[in-house]
Amino acid sequence: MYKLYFAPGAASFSVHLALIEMAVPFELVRVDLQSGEQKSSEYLRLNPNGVVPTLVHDGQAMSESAALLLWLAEREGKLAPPMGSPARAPYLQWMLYLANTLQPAFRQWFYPHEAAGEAAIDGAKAAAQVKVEVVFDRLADHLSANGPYLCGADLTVADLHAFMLMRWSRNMPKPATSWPVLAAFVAGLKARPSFKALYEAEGLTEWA
Ligand SMILES: N[C@@H](CCC(=O)N[C@@H](CS)C(=O)NCC(=O)O)C(=O)O
Repeated sequence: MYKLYFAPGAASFSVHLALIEMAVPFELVRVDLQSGEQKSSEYLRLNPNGVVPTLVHDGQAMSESAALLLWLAEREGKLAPPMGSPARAPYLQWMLYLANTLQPAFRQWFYPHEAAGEAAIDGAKAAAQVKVEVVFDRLADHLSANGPYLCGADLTVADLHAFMLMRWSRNMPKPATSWPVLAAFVAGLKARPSFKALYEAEGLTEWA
């Protein structure tokens, strides 16, 4: 049984979606980010980075959303191209690209003071916006040529991670859905029963 420490709409979203898509039993534990529960000594023992998500399995606590997706896909044998298949290379490439490039740009957008202090917030946000839009251009080009999913015909956890990151852009000046191919990608994932199940479980309404 998996136990997912989550906050609604946060970086736990893609892991939560993966657990639903994989139809495996899991338990949710809500972490109150507003009150700083993620920095409590109890939570820091599970995740020393003081962020969500954390996934606990067999008494082992693991963190980093992209790593959790890769691990779950490997462990469950679902939502990833089989080992040794040609799609394995683009799959790993997209997972790492999303985690190393797009996700940190969102961290900079939502936590701009971390980049260069409170005085540089506007510049940090402007730079983050440029980074996000460059990646959305790149994703749009790739999906136009190779879609409907990042690895072609089959849904993988990379798509779930990309979907979560696209959701995070919903209040930005140029959200992901401004690119028609990304809007179609988003619509396809929203139409899956897993999206409705996650929204109900996390109590989300925005961007439904
Ligand atoms: N690289 C981490 C980033 C996680 C992260 O930044 N989580 C945010 C929510 S989206 C968080 O917990 N923020 C609370 C904080 O930083 O105190 C991952 O992918 O798991």
